[in-house]
Amino acid sequence: MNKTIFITGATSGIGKACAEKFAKENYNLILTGRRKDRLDLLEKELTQTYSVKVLTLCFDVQDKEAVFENINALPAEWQQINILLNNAGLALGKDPFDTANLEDWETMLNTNVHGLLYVTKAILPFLKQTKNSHIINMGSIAGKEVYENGNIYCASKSAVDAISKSMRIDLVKYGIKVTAIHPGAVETEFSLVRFKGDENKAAATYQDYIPLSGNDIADSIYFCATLPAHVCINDLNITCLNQASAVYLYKPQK
Ligand code: NDP
Ligand code: 8X3
Repeated sequence: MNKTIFITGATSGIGKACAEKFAKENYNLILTGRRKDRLDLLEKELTQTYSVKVLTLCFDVQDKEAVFENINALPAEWQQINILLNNAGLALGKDPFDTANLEDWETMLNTNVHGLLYVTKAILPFLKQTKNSHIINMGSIAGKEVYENGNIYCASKSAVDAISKSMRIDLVKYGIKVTAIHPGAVETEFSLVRFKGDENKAAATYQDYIPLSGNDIADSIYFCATLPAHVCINDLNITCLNQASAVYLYKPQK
C-alpha cells in the first residue's frame, strides 16, 4: 500500500518540490496552501504523471478553526498519514528592529509558529495511529544563527528549532520521529514574498553563486524520511557550498 505524506505550503518552492519528489516515489499526497488554482493544477499534474492519489486542502495555517475543520474532516481513507511535512512559512521584510513593521512580525509568528502548532496538533491523532510516523519541520539557518535585520523571522525559526526538540522528547513514546530541516538560501519564491514583490531585490539574493534549489531540499527530506525505522535524523543543517554561515556567503569577484 502506498504511504501518505501531508505537506503544508505545497503550492511553491520547497513544498512543491517535495510534492513532486514523493509523488515520483509513489507516495499519496495531501497538499495544502492558500492558492487554490495552484493546488488544482498540481493535483492534476501529479495524478496524471505519477498515478498517485492527491487530496488538496485550501486553508490558511494561521486560521486555527480552518486548520482543525479541514483536518478533522479528512475522509477515512486519508486518515493514515505517515509523514507530516510542516513547510508552510514566510519571511516578510528585512528591516532593523526599530523600523520593522509590526504586522509583518505578527504574520511571521502566526504562520511559522502558530500555524505549525495548529497543524501538528490537528494531525497528531492520525500520526499516533499510524506505525512509524514522522514529523518533519522546516526550520532555517536563520533559526540557528541570527543575522542583521533578520530579527523576528530568525526568532520564528528559532522557535521551530525549540519546538522540534520538545516534540521529539514528548512524542518518542509513540514511536513518532521528529526531524528539523534547517536550510540556508534556497532559490524559491521566498525572497519575492520577503521583499513584497520587488523582483530585483529577490533576484539579487541568489546572484553570483549557486544557491540550493527546492529539489535539493526535497532529496534531503526524502533521504531522512526513508531511513530504517530505528534511525532518526534529528537535525539537518544544509547550505549550498558558498554559504559558510547565515552571515557569510562567499561571492567570487567577477
Ligand atoms: P515559497 O514562498 O516558495 O513557498 C512558501 C509556501 O508556504 C507556499 O506554498 C505558500 O502557499 C505557503 N504559505 C505561506 N504562508 C501560508 C499560510 N499562511 N497558510 C498556508 N500556507 C502558507 O518559499 P519556500 O519554499 O522557500 O519556503 C518554504 C519553507 O522553507 C518556509 O517555512 C521557509 O521559511 C523555509 N525556508 C526557506 C528558505 C529559503 O531560502 N527559501 C531557507 C530556509 C527555510 P500559499 O501562498 O499558496 O498559501
Ligand atoms: C531562509 C534563509 O538566510 O534568508 O530561511 O534566512 S535566510
